[in-house]
Amino acid sequence: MITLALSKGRIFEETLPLLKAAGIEVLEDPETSRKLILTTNQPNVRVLVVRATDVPTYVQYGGADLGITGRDTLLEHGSDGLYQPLDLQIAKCRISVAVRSDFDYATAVKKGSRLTVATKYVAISRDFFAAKGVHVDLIKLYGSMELAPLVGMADAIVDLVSTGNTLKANQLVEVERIMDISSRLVVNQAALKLKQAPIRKIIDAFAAAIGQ
Ligand code: PRT
Ligand code: MG
Repeated sequence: MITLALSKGRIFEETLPLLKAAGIEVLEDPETSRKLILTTNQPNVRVLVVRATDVPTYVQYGGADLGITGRDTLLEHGSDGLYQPLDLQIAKCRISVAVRSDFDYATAVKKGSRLTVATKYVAISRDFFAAKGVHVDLIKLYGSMELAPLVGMADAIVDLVSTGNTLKANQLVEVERIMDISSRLVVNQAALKLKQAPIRKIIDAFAAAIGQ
């Protein structure tokens, strides 16, 4: 049995064409099914539906042989023991600093004043501002970061941006791009040794599908 861990939503949707290229079709829709283990047209391949931030953990501990997860998640939560053979170039976005449109970020940063930053990406933010020599107080949030500057809880947020519509809808502006993000294929190293042929087949089919 080969087990692949995916999160619902954009990663699941954008992975379907890659699975198809590997001859794998998922037989249930995670948006309508309550099942957490989805069957495929291949009797020896199944898909686990897990929280996006839990994908690396499932693969690290061998609950899944393979997984697909954002570079943001790997950097924030660690990628110890994971083999990362491919950048799949899916679920693309960027991680950026955003502030209220009336906040003078350039001056705040230049003056060396302390900045309060709300984010779910505490590790990425700490590294980024430390490298710039900017003092920050970090507030950890688990979602809807955009609210924090609007209610005066933070000067800035660090969050994922793709179209920019969410920022715009909340009168926030992107002031710095920290890094580009896309999703990676991650593989359990022990599984790769034990089930080399079927796992290699999937890696190779994905690589061919993205033109690598
Ligand atoms: O939703 P849940 O709390 O379960 O987990 P999650 O939010 O981590 O998962 P999910 O499925 O939303 O995101 C999974 C992965 O998709 C992320 O780890 C990224 O690698 C990738 N990804 C790509 C994105 C986006 N684009 C994205 N735009 N993840 C989230 N967003 C959010 C962003 O946080 C913001 O709220 O979309 C909003 C901004 O989008 P725009 O288009 O308005 O700019
Ligand atoms: Mg989400």
